[in-house]
Amino acid sequence: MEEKKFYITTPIFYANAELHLGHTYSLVLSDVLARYHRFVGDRTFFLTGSDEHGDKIVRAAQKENLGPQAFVNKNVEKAQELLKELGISNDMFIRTSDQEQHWPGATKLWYALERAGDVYKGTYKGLYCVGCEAFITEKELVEGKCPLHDAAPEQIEEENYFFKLSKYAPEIKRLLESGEFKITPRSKANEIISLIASSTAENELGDVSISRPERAIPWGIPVPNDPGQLMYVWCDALSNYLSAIGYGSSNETGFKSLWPADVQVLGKDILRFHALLWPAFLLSAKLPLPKELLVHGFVNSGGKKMSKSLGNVLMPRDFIAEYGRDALRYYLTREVSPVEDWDLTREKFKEVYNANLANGLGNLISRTLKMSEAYFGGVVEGDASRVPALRTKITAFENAGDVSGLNLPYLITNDILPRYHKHMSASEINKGADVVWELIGHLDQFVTDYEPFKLVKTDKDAAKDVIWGLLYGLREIGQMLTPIMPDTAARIAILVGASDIDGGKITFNSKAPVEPLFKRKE
Ligand code: ME8
Repeated sequence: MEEKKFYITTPIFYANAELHLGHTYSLVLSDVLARYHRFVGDRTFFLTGSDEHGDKIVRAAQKENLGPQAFVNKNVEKAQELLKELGISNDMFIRTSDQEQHWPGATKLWYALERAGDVYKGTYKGLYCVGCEAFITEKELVEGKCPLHDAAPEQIEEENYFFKLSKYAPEIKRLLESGEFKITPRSKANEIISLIASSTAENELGDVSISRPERAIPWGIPVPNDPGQLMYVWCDALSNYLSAIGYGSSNETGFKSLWPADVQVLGKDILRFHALLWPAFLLSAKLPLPKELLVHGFVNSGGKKMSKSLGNVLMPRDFIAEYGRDALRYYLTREVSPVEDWDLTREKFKEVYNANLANGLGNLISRTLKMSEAYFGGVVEGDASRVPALRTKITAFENAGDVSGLNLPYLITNDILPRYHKHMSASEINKGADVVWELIGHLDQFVTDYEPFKLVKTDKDAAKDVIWGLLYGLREIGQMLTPIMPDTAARIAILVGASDIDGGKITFNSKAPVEPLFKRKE
């Protein structure tokens, strides 16, 4: 069988400030997917990195009296520490200031656009929002300000290179309509399709500027053969997805075996760059488009997009310190919809933590393992066929007249696991996690149905089969949590102590945790 590859990217983060919980969302969503694909055996490559050029960086560096390189180095170091704290399993961290890894790829892309006859010099006159690092039209302003950054744009008149974006719009529209270029959710693809359909030469679909004069931003990649011009940050930044895997290097084997990307994760604020400019660059360079853009919503705080310029940020480190990184990863995976906006509050976080981690999962783990230790010294032999049926109704199986469906191992194999994989492989990580908690619910119900703490006094063998069923369920939960809560998954595996499966047989050599995995917060 041909080996499956999975190349996933996050946007590269502006190295102008510390990453907050909004950025953390792009990272955790991508990490869960990368870990899932590794878990099922795909040859996975997970890329993240930092966007280090442009006006925004230069200005932020000046405020701290640092040169741009020293300034970005400091922020990148902090970002990389945070990635470790969050358990982000990226295979590479690309930096756009890396002249060896990144610049050759960005330059090669530029040459490819030129070769296609898509680049010409002209004069740009209009408005520029430094927060977006983008040209902005009058129409997009709210009370004269950029609505995302609550700041007035700057008036600019300068000589730039332009790229013939409009030339590729019909092809992008066609590929979006046919689904060959997929955007999730579909509503975002429709947004771009109608934007293209209603476009006129004056709006954003006209030709776009892809360079800035060096005197305006003295920090970026030089335009080939024109030292007075630097590449526009988005042109520089988007090429990271290619340069990181070897595009433009002397040996492009890595690039050839990984491109096109399978999933590119991004927030909805940067949809147009990724759904118009990016595919247009790729079409112009005659490269395949990414298979899917996964566009997530905003993490809001106090009803507005969490952002440093609005001053409403919450920091991931505070949550990790108080609850542990798996609790944060759990929240970002299960408690929010990947495609909608949601508001994060400390109160809601605590409530969910207590209900689903301290109670739900934590409670199930400690009661099962305590019973196993107290009644059987932790050693529980058994097999799937001896586990009694759940007494609760599971409608789907009952409707199909399938009573074997009520046997826990059967239920897990035939219902829980297929649904978990269906959702996870479709990037629906919140729904995948819901399935895990559904199983936690079945196991809780199983305890209620059989009361092993009473049963052990009247029929020890029957109690053993019940505890075996619970340990089997926990083992499966641990496996399903591997991409979502890697530390917890590893702890469950150790605590449960399952032998290899031999037919339906497993011997558990379990031990009860000394401390609860998730301490309740008052
Ligand atoms: O846009 N909620 O970088 P960035 C959800 N350098 N997601 C958020 C968020 C929030 N409150 N705040 C930020 C850039 N993000 C460019 C990308 S890619 C070639 C260049 C997300 O640091 C945002 O949507 O501003 C994006 O996906 C990521 O964090 C990086 O944002």
